[in-house]
Amino acid sequence: METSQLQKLRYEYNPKLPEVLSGPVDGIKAEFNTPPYSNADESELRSILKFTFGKPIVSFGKGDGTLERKALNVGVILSGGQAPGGHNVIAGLFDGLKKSNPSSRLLGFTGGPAGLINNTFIEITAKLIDEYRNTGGFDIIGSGRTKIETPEQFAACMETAKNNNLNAVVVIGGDDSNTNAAVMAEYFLEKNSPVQVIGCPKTIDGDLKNEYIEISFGFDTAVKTYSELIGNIMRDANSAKKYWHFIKLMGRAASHIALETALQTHPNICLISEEVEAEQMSLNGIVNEISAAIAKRAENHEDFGVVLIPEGLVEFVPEMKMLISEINDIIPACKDEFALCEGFVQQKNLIERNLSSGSLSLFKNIPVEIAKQLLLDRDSHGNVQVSRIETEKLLVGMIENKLARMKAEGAYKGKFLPLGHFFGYEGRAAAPSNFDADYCYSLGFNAFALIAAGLTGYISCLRNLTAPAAQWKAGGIPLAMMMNIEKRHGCQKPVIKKALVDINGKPFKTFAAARAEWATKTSFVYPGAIQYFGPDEICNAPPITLRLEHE
Ligand code: FBP
Repeated sequence: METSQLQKLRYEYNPKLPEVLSGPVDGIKAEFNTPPYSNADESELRSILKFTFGKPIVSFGKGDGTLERKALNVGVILSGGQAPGGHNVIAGLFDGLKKSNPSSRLLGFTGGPAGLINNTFIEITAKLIDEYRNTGGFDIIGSGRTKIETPEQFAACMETAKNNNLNAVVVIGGDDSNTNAAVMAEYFLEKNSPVQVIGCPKTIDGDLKNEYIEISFGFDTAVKTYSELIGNIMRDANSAKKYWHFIKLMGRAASHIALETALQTHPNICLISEEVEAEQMSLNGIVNEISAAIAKRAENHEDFGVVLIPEGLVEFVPEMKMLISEINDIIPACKDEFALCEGFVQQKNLIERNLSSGSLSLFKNIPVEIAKQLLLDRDSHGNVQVSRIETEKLLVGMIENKLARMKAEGAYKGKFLPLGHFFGYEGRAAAPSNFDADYCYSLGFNAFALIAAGLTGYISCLRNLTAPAAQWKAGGIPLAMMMNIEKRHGCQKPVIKKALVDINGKPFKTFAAARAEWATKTSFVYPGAIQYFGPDEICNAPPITLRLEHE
């Protein structure tokens, strides 16, 4: 297969490690510290996670080595949506294992968690990993969205581990996958299995973070890729001065991607789902606000602009949230009848018969294409797949109607030519930025150190990420410490909570302080493409959100 010139050069990039992990393995010392727990669900968590709750935080320092140097067999899976840098996590893990003991082996279970359940794997060799260093995508072993959550699935994983003499399994995934990793660690201990389980924080959505995890990997590269594209569109808009661009951005629930790209590019409007929910903004309210900004810019003869829309928006607008939740309940409740429906009209009639009156009138008034999208297959959690709902088209249609009414009343004199876009998959498999390449490699190497320290039920954790990589702090956080109890499918379950945008946090406040000016005055910033070679300030800068959170 032909390899691009850039990829060849990226193979030669040596990801930076925190100083504490970069010396001899014998010089890495694990230090333990038990912080006071301040978890409201502590007693419930203790009773469910009997073996893994209450463990100390571990940090790695320099000193007399405490890591085990014996040969280890480790399995690794990539879980969920692609995020730039996944290959480097595997590379860091591989290098750590081999540095410690060249007889160690790394097995990559294929197609995500299903690979572990079904015992399908390939061995990661030096030759293989060298073809994937510093590259995007998850294609080295593939990924998948199977959830490991039933006792049968845990038992199958234990069998796989036993058959392959695994000492440990590393789960590279988001909040759900790390929740499953925590429960798997608990299950193995309960069954007296010595197999360790270690998680790594992955997701472009940026919603796996908390007081210990500063950021999930992949976010930096994804937002830089989207910001480049948004900047290019802005420059085009500012040149032709005739289109309004409505850009939906990935992020299943949280709006971190929309917020970060707004901070990087200064669009006219950026909606933040968490604010929409907090302010209980209706669809009409949102449409009115955007239309007012369009009319204001038209007064300055600027019939162009850029609007950013987070993918998850529809689930945060109160009346849409209600409608979606009713549909989510109706489909499984009327499963057999729904399956027998021939086409959309019959499905629609069935849904309409079961909706509350408020949701019924909304469902009847949304464009038919959007109604169809709301009835598409659910994901493995029974939720609507927001990436398949064309929210940008929904808003454009409503704004067109509103502007027509405003025009009739003499309140709008411009010309509205809208264009819709969706940026998601374009950023998920991009070649990792230097930040993500370093962060991921370090997460993988650190995962090896956690295994060699004999730990299980931990997530690989690097902190102080706005400092140069050499100064990053390495260690592990007990997954149980990041969990709370939530009701899922009618049962109380321990889960890692999704981190949504904090509307009282500095990143949102910084955006909120600037947005009125951006709405009417063209203030676009053009970040350009990710730079891999060149000055530090453009090659190694972490996301603005992270920098603001650290200030
Ligand atoms: P993860 O949470 O698994 O990292 O995936 C995130 C994401 O990219 C979302 O932004 C998006 O809604 C979803 O995956 C799309 O899923 P799919 O890859 O199944 O189309």
